[in-house]
Amino acid sequence: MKSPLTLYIGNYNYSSWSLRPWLVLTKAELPFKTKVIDLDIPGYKNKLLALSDAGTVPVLQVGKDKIPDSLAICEFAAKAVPNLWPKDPEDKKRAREVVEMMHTGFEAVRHEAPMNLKRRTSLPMPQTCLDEASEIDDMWTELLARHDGPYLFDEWSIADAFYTPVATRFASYDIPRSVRADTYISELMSDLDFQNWEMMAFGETHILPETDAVNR
Ligand SMILES: N[C@@H](CCC(=O)N[C@@H](CS)C(=O)NCC(=O)O)C(=O)O
Repeated sequence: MKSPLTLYIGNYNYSSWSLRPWLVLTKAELPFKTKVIDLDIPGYKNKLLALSDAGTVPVLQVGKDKIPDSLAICEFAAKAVPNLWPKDPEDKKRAREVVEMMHTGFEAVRHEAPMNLKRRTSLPMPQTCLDEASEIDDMWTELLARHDGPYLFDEWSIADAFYTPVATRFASYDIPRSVRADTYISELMSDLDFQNWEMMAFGETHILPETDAVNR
């Protein structure tokens, strides 16, 4: 059967916003096709603007409709499939809060430690980035201490999808972290769906020189 869902994404190696809904749609077992748009090459912006006014990926095509924005795509999946948000109403509220924090904040981590799955460096990071990383570590530690599971709210949820790219940044830039955060990072990075994504990244030849130059 032809899948009515197509997820347009940026490059596997770099596009953290694309990874989030890709993980959610994959965990939801919603059949979808993936189309990659190589970022930062001549004409790429027009391709993005043809998909959405925001001119960004990810965009989910649902039949004739398009849903731009990573969080909106995750919400679409959560309406279609149960359990992508925690069941407990308080946990669900808190999960939405920590997702929103990532969706709109942590600018230093985003800019000083962009997702770059092939990257491994131990060069010192700017203090603003380290401070935000430490805030994230505290938040993870507090949530993980309140729950039994390996994930932020016991069972895997959209919150873990939102922090998977962050986990990769701790690994890529060798950002200091607590033992508890380190265990969580290993959990997210050994997830089989994440590893399938990472394999696609490792096979990619397209590079973003400006992103590769960060903290060199
Ligand atoms: N708030 C948006 C942000 C999406 C975003 O910034 N995506 C990047 C790729 S990871 C992009 O498309 N950038 C466009 C550009 O580089 O011109 C979302 O959550 O989907």
